Amino acid sequence: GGGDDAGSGDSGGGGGKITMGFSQVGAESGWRTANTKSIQESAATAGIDLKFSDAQGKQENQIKAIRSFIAQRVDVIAFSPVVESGWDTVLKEAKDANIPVILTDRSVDSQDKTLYKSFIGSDFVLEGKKAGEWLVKEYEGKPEPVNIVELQGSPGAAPANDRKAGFAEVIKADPKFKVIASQTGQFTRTDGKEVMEAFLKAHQDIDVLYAHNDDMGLGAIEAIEAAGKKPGTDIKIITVDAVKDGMTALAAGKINYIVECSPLLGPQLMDLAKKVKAGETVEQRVVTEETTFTQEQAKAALPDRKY
Ligand code: GZL
Repeated sequence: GGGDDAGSGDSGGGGGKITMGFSQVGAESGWRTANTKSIQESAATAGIDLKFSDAQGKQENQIKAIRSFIAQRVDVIAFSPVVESGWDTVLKEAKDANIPVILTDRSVDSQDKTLYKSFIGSDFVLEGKKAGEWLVKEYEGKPEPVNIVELQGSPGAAPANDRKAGFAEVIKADPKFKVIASQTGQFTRTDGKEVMEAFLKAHQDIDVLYAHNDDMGLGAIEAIEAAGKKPGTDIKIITVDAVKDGMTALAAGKINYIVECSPLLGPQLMDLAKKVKAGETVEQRVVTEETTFTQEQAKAALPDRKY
């Protein structure tokens, strides 16, 4: 069809109310809950009619939802891809239907960048690097081996792949850092606890836990305490996200460092959707603002945390 999206039923442009179809990963973590809240509240504030679908962590449910949004002729489709691969076919269907797609939170490995208008989300490799850099500094001048166990995010997810890669990239600088075990904890507390229990049974000499999100770190803390060890002291813990429960554990000294990953993507997503609908060109990549927290910084920041 033509360059504009007049075919999408709405008059297009700033005219009628925009309808957005959003496919969310699931409800696996505190981060995800905060992200969903941000998207739903921002849509209401922006006057955008949101059709929201929860995929319960399954790619086939996201693909079904996207096909349903296409059939409903929504004005724009947005989603957080649960895994990086396997999206080209359904994204091509959206493109052929002249419905623009915006990626939020996680990205896809599609080579064809015309399949989506923009990707707004964190740089997960950088998050992994920040975690590694803290560890290198923490053990500066100490030559003894540092035995690390790693709780990975859900298999195939961009944050799991990239946080692992970024962290490994930094710690490879010094052979004293050894990842003695690395396994998925599915980004959930329950799985994080179970896998940490297994790690503790298999290894008596764990110095550090690197968990790809707070929720797995919090589950691991339960396992560490049940094993009679002090989290944050006997085993140093680094996590990613900085949701309230993680920051509370950090302030209490049970976690040592948290790399923030902001879930508050809603406002920017709605702005992008309006620009795309109005036919304006938008940045292909919008990187979210985020920082890091030590135990002291968490104590200071906790009162103002929105999620
Ligand atoms: C990161 C997001 C991850 C969070 C986890 O942007 O995709 O998924 O780090 C969440 O808490 O489950």
